[in-house]
Amino acid sequence: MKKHTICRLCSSCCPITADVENGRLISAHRISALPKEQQLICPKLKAATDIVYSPQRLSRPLLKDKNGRFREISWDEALDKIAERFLFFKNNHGAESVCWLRGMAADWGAPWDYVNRLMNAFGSPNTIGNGSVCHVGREFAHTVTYGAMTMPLISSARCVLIWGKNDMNTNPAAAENILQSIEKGAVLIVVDPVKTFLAENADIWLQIKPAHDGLLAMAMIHEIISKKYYNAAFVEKWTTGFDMLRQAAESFSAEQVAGDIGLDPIMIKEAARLYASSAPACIVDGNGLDMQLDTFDATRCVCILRALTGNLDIKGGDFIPQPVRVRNIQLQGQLSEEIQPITGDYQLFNKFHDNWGKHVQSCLIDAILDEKPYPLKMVVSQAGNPVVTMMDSNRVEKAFEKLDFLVVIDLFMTRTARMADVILPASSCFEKTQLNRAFMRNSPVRIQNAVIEPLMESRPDWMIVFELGRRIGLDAEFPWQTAEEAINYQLEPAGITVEMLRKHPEGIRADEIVFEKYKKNGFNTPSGKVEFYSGHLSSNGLSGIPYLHGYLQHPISFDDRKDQYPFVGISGARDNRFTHTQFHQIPSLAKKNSGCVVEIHKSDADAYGIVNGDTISIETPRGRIKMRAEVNENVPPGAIRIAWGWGDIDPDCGLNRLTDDVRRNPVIGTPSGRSFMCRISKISDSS
Ligand SMILES: Nc1nc2c(c(=O)[nH]1)N[C@H]1C(S)=C(S)[C@@H](COP(=O)(O)OP(=O)(O)OC[C@H]3O[C@@H](n4cnc5c(=O)[nH]c(N)nc54)[C@H](O)[C@@H]3O)O[C@H]1N2
Ligand SMILES: Nc1nc2c(c(=O)[nH]1)N[C@H]1C(S)=C(S)[C@@H](COP(=O)(O)OP(=O)(O)OC[C@H]3O[C@@H](n4cnc5c(=O)[nH]c(N)nc54)[C@H](O)[C@@H]3O)O[C@H]1N2
Ligand code: SF4
Ligand SMILES: [Mo]
Repeated sequence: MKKHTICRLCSSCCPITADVENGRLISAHRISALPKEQQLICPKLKAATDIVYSPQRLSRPLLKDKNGRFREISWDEALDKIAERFLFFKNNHGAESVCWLRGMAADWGAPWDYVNRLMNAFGSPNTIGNGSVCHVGREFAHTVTYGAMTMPLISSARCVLIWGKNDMNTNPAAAENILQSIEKGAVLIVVDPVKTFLAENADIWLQIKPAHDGLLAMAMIHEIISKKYYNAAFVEKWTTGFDMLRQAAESFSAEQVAGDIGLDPIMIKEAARLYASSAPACIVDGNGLDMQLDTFDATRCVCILRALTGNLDIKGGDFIPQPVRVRNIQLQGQLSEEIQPITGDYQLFNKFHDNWGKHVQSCLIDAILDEKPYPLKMVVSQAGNPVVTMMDSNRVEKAFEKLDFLVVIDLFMTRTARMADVILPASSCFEKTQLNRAFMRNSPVRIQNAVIEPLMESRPDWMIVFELGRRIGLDAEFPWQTAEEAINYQLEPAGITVEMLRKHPEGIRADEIVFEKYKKNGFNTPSGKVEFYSGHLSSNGLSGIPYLHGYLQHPISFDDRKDQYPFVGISGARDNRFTHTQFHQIPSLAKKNSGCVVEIHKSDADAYGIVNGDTISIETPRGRIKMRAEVNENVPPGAIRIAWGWGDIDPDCGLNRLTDDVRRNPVIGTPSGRSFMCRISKISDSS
């Protein structure tokens, strides 16, 4: 039997069909408009049955005994124990001493809302996501500029500018659109320090020095303004602060920045001209801009390019989404304003959006280790593997060791799970029904359906949260017995039900698509215009115009110690077989650990006497790891790219042992996990 659902094996949220026989998942296939031979294959989805039926899945709740050994317990025992701890810490240290930390895996739609609801009603402001390093910081930059995060309309664009995104490995549906668009003659510009497939096939590839995107974007702004390539009518009517922007851009001409960012000024100017003169043009911005000390302002500049060229909210440009009118079920009103969250230093970021809430996960480590602004005693870590994925893992490990009580909700025994007092086995994305963020952000809304029953004794995340809620006295807040009841309640204002969604697996469009919506309603910013100049930021002591007062010093961590750490380490080489630390234990995907490598330019390899397959050590002031070298010309000389996600199965390959968590972006709190100075040395030959 074929069943429709959404895959959540990674955050791309692809609509798929699942073949199910006798209650067993047989295979799963991505829905694509392209003929089969042109479709891109997702290896993770292809291996869905190996993942779902992996013998390593957690089967029952586990409790750690005094000797540090886990023993199986019943769900009632586990949930009672956790509820008892919630109430104990609330009574003895205040509800805020309990924190719920969310990784990326169980989605940011309803599952995030449920947890916020539980914690808000319980009285703790500390529901923390990982969005300061992924997407949400960028979303804030978009929102400050024009009121929402735009979506590139790749298929109808004449020019696609890809800025720090590698969809060939991370989002096959988007990559298919890009390839189709090029086929139809669109111009392709790629900004990436690494020679990706798309970079190699671009009309212009700007091989930027890592972490210097703000300089490049400002140089393009300068070129577009000084050569009058901008859309004067749009700028005149719909933007604020143009003169100040022109003034700020004065110090960032292509000639002035080229040396610092490793690019030829002629190429920067040509990229600006091509982008500005090929409307409609869209910009596909990605995680290459995230996890940088300068994420916020660099992204603002990229957003400004969209508006300068009049590409906002037009077909083939960057679309302002039309979100589904769901009910806000987070119960923010129940929380006392008197208790500051641990992310209190990032007030603007905490509040820029109705649903995103708090995302500076580094504050969790400060609160545990430094007890500032107050100590945290208990953490529930759900759908994440923070001990491996947060910056400076040696410090993260210390913090987790110090906790009085740790609960982990996961499918597998991760490094984080091993540190837990109680582990709850979660059901996979194929075993649960939920409302997905991707489809709440913009119509059409689609539903993620359970296509098989929860395996062994695992439970879906929603059920775990509802049952825990009721056990801590929140019966009224969690009256729902099924996922469907809760989803119907949340969707009520949109007039859509789960039943309707199941009848329309292609999705239900809440509103007709409308372009140039701002002409009727203005932009969702304080001025109703695109804010090159943000009064909101300025009145909060931040720069109203990006870089008006100069560029950030040392945008790469440890680059004040270049003499000892001469290489730029680039992290986040995402392989299409894995999602962060996930699936490396699945033999059909891991393929004997192939891909666990550090890429180094041939000229550097020669200088260090390194050949393919040699084991090398990589070191920063925070720590040291070991990996096999792959010598190629994908990275520029002076940089190395380190495979991401292997730290769970092998701590020697745990990239975040190298990263820093001291310096953070002042607005969105992100440390630089993406780019850091490091040194290398050869440990042993390949043989
Ligand atoms: N240096 C460096 N650091 C990085 C990155 C990088 O590129 N470089 N990337 C960053 C980014 S963008 C992100 S998003 C984070 C990711 O950080 P995490 O979210 O911590 O990453 P994962 O390793 O995907 O961990 C997800 C965990 O959830 C479990 N899981 C899967 N599905 C479910 C489910 O349905 N329910 C529950 N309860 N659990 C489930 C998985 O088994 C896995 O253990 O890492 C960030 N850290
Ligand atoms: N297979 C797979 N798919 C995934 C994930 C996964 O772990 N595995 N994770 C999911 C998640 S949570 C996320 S956030 C997305 C991320 O997906 P993407 O947004 O595609 O991000 P990345 O692949 O991390 O990096 C994108 C590109 O940025 C480049 N880059 C690195 N540093 C810089 C820089 O300083 N400037 C610029 N301009 N570019 C730079 C990298 O070389 C890379 O080619 O993928 C999602 N999809
Ligand atoms: S890219 Fe693959 S793993 Fe990610 S959601 Fe799509 S099908 Fe699933
Ligand atoms: Mo992410």
